[in-house]
Amino acid sequence: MGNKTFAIIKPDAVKAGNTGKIYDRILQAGFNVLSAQLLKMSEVQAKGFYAVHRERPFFGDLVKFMTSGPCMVLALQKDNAVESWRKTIGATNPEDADENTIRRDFATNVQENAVHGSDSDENAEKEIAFFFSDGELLSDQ
Ligand code: IDP
Ligand code: MG
Repeated sequence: MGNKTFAIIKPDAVKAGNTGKIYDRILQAGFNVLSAQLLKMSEVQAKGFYAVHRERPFFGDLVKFMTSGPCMVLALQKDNAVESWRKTIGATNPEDADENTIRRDFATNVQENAVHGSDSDENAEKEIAFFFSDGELLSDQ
């Protein structure tokens, strides 16, 4: 089981002023932040990051949303990080998300859903490498 995952505090949450509250939830859930950066994704970055969804009907809107304003990308560390972070954020659609999850508390709808979380150790590694070089990550905490 890997101990790293990749997270994004998405543009809707940053715009709504929820960056700090969500960062706090990350720490409260026991994650170490290995690196974090505020950035505005380019269209090329958003299309590349979500390439797996390129055939989906919502792809164009998703790229527009992810490039609409600043977001915060984070590399997180915890035992069983991928599964633990997915539990902390809740279901993709906030209407289906459990109580006390980040998406239940901060998401607007299925697209503007406040946060991203990797879905496997393999993708976590790829997604961290998409935004961070090795030298930008703190060594294991
Ligand atoms: P996940 O973020 O929970 O892993 P995915 O299915 O990987 O969900 O979808 C990636 C992102 O695409 C979602 O977080 C959400 O922003 C957007 N998305 C997913 N499904 C829909 C949809 O049915 N309509 C609009 N946007 C969607
Ligand atoms: Mg996904």
